[in-house]
Amino acid sequence: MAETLGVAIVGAGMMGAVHSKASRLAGATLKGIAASSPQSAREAAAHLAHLGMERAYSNADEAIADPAVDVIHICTPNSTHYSIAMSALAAGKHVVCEKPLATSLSDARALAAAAQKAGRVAAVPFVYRYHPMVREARSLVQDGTVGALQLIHGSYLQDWLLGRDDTNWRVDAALGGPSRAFADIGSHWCDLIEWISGERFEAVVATLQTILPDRPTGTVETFSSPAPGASLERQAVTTEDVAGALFRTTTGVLTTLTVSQVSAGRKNRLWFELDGARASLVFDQEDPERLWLGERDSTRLLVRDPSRGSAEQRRLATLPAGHAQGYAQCFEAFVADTYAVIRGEAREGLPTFEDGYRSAQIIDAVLRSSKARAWEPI
Ligand code: SOE
Repeated sequence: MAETLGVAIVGAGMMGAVHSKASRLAGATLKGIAASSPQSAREAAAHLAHLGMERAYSNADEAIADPAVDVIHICTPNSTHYSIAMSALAAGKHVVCEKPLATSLSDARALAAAAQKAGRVAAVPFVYRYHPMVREARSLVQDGTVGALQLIHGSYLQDWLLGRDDTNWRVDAALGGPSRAFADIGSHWCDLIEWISGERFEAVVATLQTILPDRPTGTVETFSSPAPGASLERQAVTTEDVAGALFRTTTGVLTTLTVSQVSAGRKNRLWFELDGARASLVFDQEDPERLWLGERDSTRLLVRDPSRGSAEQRRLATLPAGHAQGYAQCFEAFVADTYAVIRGEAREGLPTFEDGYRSAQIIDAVLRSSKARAWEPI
């Protein structure tokens, strides 16, 4: 392996650009990009030339076969993750694969097993783990400040699919998988809660609902609106816009989660509260510089600060207090940690294919429960 990691990006949508930037900032060389067609790969390579993107590949196989590439980043629609990640692992590459890792439980299980067997680093961007105040929350649970957990609740709300003409590949189950809102964003919330709290969900009762029964065919970039006057042939939608879930953890802690991609005004509002015997903690992804700590006699707002708090908050707080860090820094820290682990260094909390498989287990149980209208084991 050359001293500088060679990276190929597969997928030229919004996330392809986010991965490319984070990869460059982490010191890798962007060897090339593959997309849904050679033409869109060429356009993406030109668009990302300022990051040093060297070339366009004609397809994912060409990227995987490139001997200069050490790491493949998969940022394509969910239904393609399995075959690209399997080929990349078989070729001995390290892999960063977008979530959900796969669109079925069996595929996610097979990917986690293949990564283990290949002995490669295989990471899934559950990037909200990289907010410094999320690390602080985890530390406050671990050091006993919060006390035994008694209740966990929260939501993950967005509005980018609110309009009846809003659409995206995720809407189509053939591309995105059988669960949309839950797999796309509920998965982040569940990953975060299990990771921070140390609790493990063992059963769930959930309901999924599709509010808009049809949407335009075709695809619009994530978080964008369709072009005015675009052709609006419609397709029936089976994937959910909203979800409600009640989990029980192995220690008996009740956890409720509301998920929506049609909640007006909510852009990317991942919010949670952990209520313990001594204190409660609240974190809001849209206000990520602060953590609310509630105690019986007083409440405090803890502020991100590289010179205070837990070791992991200090490690990830790269700007002085008051100089806002956010999603981009989370993504950059995740990619930098992935590459550090590839170089053989230890890093706390890197989400791997095992976590992607864990997430697939939860999604599968949520789908089963919504169908059976009953509690399902996870
Ligand atoms: C769209 O819902 C999306 O981009 C998700 O796919 C990401 O995982 C989330 O971080 C932000 O919203």
